[in-house]
Amino acid sequence: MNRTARQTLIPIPILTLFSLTLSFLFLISAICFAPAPAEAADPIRLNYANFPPAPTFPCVQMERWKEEVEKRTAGKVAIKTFPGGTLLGAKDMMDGVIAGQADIGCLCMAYQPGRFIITNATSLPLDIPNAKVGSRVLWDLYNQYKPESFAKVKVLTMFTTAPANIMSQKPVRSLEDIRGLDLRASGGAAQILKAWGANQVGMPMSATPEALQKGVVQGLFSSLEVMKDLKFAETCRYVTMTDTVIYPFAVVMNMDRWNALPDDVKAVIEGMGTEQSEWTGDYMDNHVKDSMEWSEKTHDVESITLTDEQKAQWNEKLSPIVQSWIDENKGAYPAEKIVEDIRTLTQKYE
Ligand code: DTR
Repeated sequence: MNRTARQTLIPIPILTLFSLTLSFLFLISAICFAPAPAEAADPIRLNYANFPPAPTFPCVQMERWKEEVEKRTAGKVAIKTFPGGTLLGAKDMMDGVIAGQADIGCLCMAYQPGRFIITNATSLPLDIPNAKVGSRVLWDLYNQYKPESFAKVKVLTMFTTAPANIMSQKPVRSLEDIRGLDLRASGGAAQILKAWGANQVGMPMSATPEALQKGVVQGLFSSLEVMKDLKFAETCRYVTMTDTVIYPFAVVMNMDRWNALPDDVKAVIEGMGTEQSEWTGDYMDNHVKDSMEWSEKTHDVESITLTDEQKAQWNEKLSPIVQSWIDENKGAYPAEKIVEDIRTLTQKYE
């Protein structure tokens, strides 16, 4: 072998080592300089507080809203719900949301009668026939007046209950039967029960199962879906159909949290205001029917219908309530116009 040939010939093991080192360096640089895989952005997390137990209608609508918002924002928003007063109680809801203890909260306006004068006017005895009509009337009324009492929050939707009826442990077939009876009711219903001669005991719905169980009250005045949802049919075997007043609810959001949302998320949420209001009204009306069928079948609940003559007599007792509300509020609010608007909207949606 001549000299040149000896110099150019590299032994096999050295070649292998060289190529191995090269591949190793290549691998390392590939790992170090490869673009990072696109990371899924963290969703915007929102807490939603509610005061009554999970099976009740305010919580059912809350779960539906959560699901729809998460779906329509394609996972950009994640909502954690807190039923049963686990984050905020019935009467702390508005202030808790303003203070940021919860991002979103659902409140029954009737529990603070002096705070939401305009929207609570929907629970005057004005013959709103059902929750679907009630919800549309309330949502329009809110949008028409934009009451000052909601200035510190973003209002996401509003809806109402179906009309209230008497659920009781003893049958109420006449005004004599209701006289002196301890019945639980909230807000404006106090005046109604008083006008009929009952003894109104005020408390939020969340406190009612215990009050019934302990005998603090012998019944309640509210929409009938609770006969099933809160199992009141087990103790209240009688329902007197009065179809009197609806109750307004609002879902509100902390203003800073709302302002911080991206525009596309805001658009999804705002686009759901009317839809959610109607959905809830519809759900409520159907669920009342279902609840009464269940109560009659499972607990032999008796549904008491008043005669036309009796109805006129009961309604007659309520007739001064609207006028005295107007007289009381006309100094600070266009009270007469509010009542007229509720009547006109009711006719429009009926
Ligand atoms: N009628 C009001 C509001 C109401 C009706 N059903 C439910 C269920 C859960 C909470 C509140 C309500 C009331 O009697 O409190």
